Amino acid sequence: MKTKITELLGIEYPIIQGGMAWVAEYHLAAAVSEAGGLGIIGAGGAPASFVREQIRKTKELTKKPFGVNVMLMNPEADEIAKVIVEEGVQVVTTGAGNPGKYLADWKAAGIKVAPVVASVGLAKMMERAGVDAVIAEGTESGGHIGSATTMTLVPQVVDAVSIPVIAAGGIADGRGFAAAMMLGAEAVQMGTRFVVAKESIVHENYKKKILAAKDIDSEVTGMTHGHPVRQIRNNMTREYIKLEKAGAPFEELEHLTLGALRKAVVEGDTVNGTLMAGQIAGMVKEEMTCAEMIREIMTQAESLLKR
Ligand code: TUI
Repeated sequence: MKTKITELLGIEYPIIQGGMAWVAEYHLAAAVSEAGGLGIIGAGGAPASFVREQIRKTKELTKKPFGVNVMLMNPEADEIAKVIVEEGVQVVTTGAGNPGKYLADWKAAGIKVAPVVASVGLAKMMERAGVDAVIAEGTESGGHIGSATTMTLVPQVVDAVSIPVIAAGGIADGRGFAAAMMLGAEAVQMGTRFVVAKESIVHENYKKKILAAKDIDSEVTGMTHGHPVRQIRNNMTREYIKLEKAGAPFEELEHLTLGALRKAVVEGDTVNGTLMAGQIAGMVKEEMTCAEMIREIMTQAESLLKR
């Protein structure tokens, strides 16, 4: 399938893998790119040296284009921005902030840049700043989220900018893909479905929680402190929300979540770890390879779009 995004990025299918902290490491990124989508290494909160290693390992596994996601709250974001240029990465996505200060360097290096936006205002600002595309991410997503839904955000962003829009949040199969195209998107980004890919290194316990999740099993923590994070309900979220309701200061809450994503992804701690996942988790029922997933989504979407 050809769209403005497949042309822009030089990929076969307009499916981009979310740059999930801890989860999106080189095995997953290379597998998605090899399957014809765009694999992404999630820099998350990692040091720049780790990101450089991940980029080099991905290059060993695939000759196809792949990208790096810069989580802009990372204290080493400045160094990571440089590593991306030095290593000749072709695509950058960003999250949790405004990447404005890095754009000149990235564009000078010929990198394609697609920031995640959660509002029309930021989408327009990013277009003016010269990015190649925007990822409009709805509140259905896992992890750090904005407040608008994918259904409302995507068409409003499409109407507001002339650059291609990638839809994210609540998309995990051919129906969601086709719906995103109907809203005017040129590609989709998926996270939760890729967490349970066969090539994903995420702990089995975490994968099982996603596979067993129902429609309303996710919860948003951090609402009161301006850092809303969607994750599967567990002991951690119950404690967090109880403290939040009691008016606990940010530092105390931060202490609860510090290292909690690593605990879930690496150690498989589903009780006190942060099981970031989108609302679509209720629909993710099977562990498949990235190639199987992408083939299934594209086949279903193509038959729906022909109707
Ligand atoms: O970034 C994400 N998702 C993430 S980042 C992350 S790591 C983390 N862990 C705990 C707490 C906070 C972060 C886990 N999941 N998605 C992209 C995204 N970006 N969603 C929303 C935004 C966003 C929000 C506000 C982007 C820009 C923005 O405003 C920018 C500004 O400064 O105007």
